[in-house]
Parts: sequence; C-alpha cells; structure tokens
Amino acid sequence: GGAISISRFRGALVGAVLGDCIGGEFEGAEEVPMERVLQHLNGLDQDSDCILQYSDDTAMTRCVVQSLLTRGGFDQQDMAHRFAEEYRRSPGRGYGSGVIQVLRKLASPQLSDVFQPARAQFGGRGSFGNGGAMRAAPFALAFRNIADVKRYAVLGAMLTHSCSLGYNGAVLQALAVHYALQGALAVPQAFINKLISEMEAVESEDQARSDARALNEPELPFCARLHRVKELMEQSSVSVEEVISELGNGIAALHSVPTAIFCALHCLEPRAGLPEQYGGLERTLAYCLALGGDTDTIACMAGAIAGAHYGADAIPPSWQRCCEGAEEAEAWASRLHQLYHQPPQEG
Ligand code: F2R
Ligand code: MG
Ligand code: MG
Repeated sequence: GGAISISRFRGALVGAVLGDCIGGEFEGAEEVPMERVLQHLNGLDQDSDCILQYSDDTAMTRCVVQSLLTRGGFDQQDMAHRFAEEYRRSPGRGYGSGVIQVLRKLASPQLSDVFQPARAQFGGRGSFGNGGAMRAAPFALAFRNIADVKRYAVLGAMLTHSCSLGYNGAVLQALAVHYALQGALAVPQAFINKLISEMEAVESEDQARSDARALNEPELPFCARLHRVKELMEQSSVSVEEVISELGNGIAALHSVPTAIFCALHCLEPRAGLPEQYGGLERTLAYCLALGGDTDTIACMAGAIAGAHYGADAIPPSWQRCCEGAEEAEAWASRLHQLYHQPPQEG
C-alpha cells in the first residue's frame, strides 16, 4: 500500500492517551449515566487549568514506543527494562495487582529470561488481564507488515501476560489499529470480517485451544466475541446493558478488547444520547465511559482505533490540553510514522 498520513498516527496515539486520562475518572464505577459523562467532558472545555493524569495504560505504552524507536524495532530486553524502570520511578499509576510482581522481578540484574516472571503468574497459568492489549497500539504504528504486527504484539505482551487470553487480546487490539490506519473502518462489516479471519488463525494454535479449554471458555474465544460484535452491529438499537452482558467491561482482555472495537464501530454514526456536535472520536470516548467498569483501558484502546480512523483533526484541542502526555504523544507519532515508512533493512 501507499503512504499513510501522519494525522492517523497522531490520532491513534493521542486518542489512546485521551482515553486513558479521561476514562480514569470512572474506572471501576458500576453505573455511569451519560449525563455524568457529559458533565465530565464539558468540564474539560471550561477549565483551562485542568490536568488529568495518565495511568499504567499510557505509562506502559510510552515504554513500548520509546523502546521501538530507540532500538529501531522490537528488543525484548530493552522493553522489559523500560517497564521495570518506569514502575520503579512511578509505581502509583494504578497498575494491576498481579502485574506489579512481574515488574519488580524484571528489575533484577540477575534475570536472564525476561519472559520467565510473566510465566510464573497465577500459578503458572499467566495473566489474562488486558495490560498487554492496552499498550499494543504502537506495534501497529511501527510495523507495516501484518505478520510483524502480530508477532511483536504477542512478544511485547508476553513480557507480562503469558496466558494466550492475555496476549491474543494484544494481537486483536494491534490488528484493529493496523486496519483502522489503512482506512478499513470505512466499511465496518469488512473491517470486522478481517479481524475474525485473522483471529481464527491466531486462536487455532494449540496453546490458545488448551488455554480456552482450561478456562472454560468456548473454542476461539476472541472470535466468538467478535461474532457477537457483528450481531450487535446488525441490531437497530443496542442498550449499554446489552453491550456489557454480551461483550463485558472488565479487566480481562477477553472482556474489554472486543468491547473497545464495538465502541469504535458503534460510534461511527451519530447516536441518541450523545451530543449532535460531537465528532466520531468524541462519541467513541464518551460511549466507552458510559459503560463503566474498566473505562480508562476500554477508552484507551477504542481511542487508538478511532484516532487511527479519524486522524488528529478529530481531537478536540481542549481535551488534548487537559491530558498529561498528550503533547508528547504527538511527537512520538511523527517518529513512528518515519519508522513505519522506512524501507526494510537488507540482510
Ligand atoms: N488495576 C487497574 N485498576 C484497578 C484500580 C486501580 C486504582 N485506580 C488504583 O489507582 O489503585 N487498572 C489497570 O489494570 C488493568 C491492567 O491489568 P494487567 O496489567 O493486566 O494486570 P494483571 O494483574 O496481570 O491482571 C489484572 C487482574 O486480572 C485478574 N487475572 C488476570 N489473570 C488471571 C488468572 N490467570 N487467574 C485469575 N485472575 C487473573 C486478576 O484479578 C489480576 O489482578 C487495566 O485496567 C489498567 O488500567
Ligand atoms: Mg489504567
Ligand atoms: Mg483500566
């Protein structure tokens, strides 16, 4: 394919940071009336001094970006070191309670296998949390080739999440950003079909099949959820309760990555209850917040997908001004854009 606009790269990274910072307000809330969401968002327009801090989602995404840019590609040792150092310097970013044990072990100079601490999590099963997926967007922004996007999204996630229901969530999120970057969200049914077809191959691997069985999930669990996304897209109206019961709003990758994809798809069009003056990115973020549950992470992932589709012009400047790290994300996007379009190295 031809060159992809820098605006899509900026939209993806800044969209992710905005989702994390703005969504943090409601993380863990059970019910979030849209009225409260809109009050929160209107506050961003009115308060010129507001600063919303980013959480672990952005802290780890920054590490992924900085590692990919510094090393000119994927380097597991470097990325692991950056995760550990980021956690050591700033432990209060709201990390998952399991992953902090991995981050502490990754700081040890004696550690030779950087994937080992993740493998020891949860009695050897590994984490199925969404911490690998929440930081997966940069893999789609650094690598053009879809096989590389998948391969490095898995390895990047496996530094903390060794259960396939964790790292395959990262693959799905990276694929969604990959296709959105190419403009594939313009044809929503084709977009979801591409994701299903890619994930069928990914989830047919032995490890994924045995993890699904062990966790009492259906065969090809992410594909099963993507089929539900497709069904919801075909309905004339969908309630928030249906989205939560069909797709989830929780901390597991399986209960949040397909949800984020649905939010981006559902908000391609104006929706009842959302302000008419909102563009697609604003609708997507507002809708994610109204689901409650893991709002920072669902909004971060949906923000990356929607941002890659609409581009940087869709980001409200007043929202961007309020979010810690959003300015810096613009600069990384420019550098990732260069890396993505760099001719492949020979040899
Ligand atoms: N941790 C949070 N939010 C909790 C509240 C934070 C609060 N605001 C504060 O500031 O203190 N948010 C962040 O965590 C999520 C990403 O988590 P990650 O990186 O996947 O962590 P972990 O610990 O690996 O997994 C999360 C939980 O999932 C359950 N779990 C995972 N695998 C499991 C397994 N094999 N068996 C049983 N349970 C498993 C555990 O409860 C883990 O603690 C994002 O939302 C991010 O924003
Ligand atoms: Mg978080
Ligand atoms: Mg979260």
